[in-house]
Amino acid sequence: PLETTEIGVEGMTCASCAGRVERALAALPGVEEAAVNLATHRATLRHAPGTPDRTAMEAAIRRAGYEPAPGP
Ligand code: 9UX
Repeated sequence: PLETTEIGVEGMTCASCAGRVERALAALPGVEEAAVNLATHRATLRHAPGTPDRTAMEAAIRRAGYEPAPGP
């Protein structure tokens, strides 16, 4: 079964920011679905078990220009 991971995303100020982060996360191998909530500064990923790992998720957020933060 897929796993669900939530991760904070700081620095997003408009809907296009959220779209950038969604695309960056969705492009990672193993990710089935990525949704970013601009209002709550949180990304929710549905992904293969253990893949990608949290470090890879954080790196993708940084590459997109934003800052990862702890989940809930
Ligand atoms: Mo919106 Mo975000 O104009 O980096 S894309 S602020």
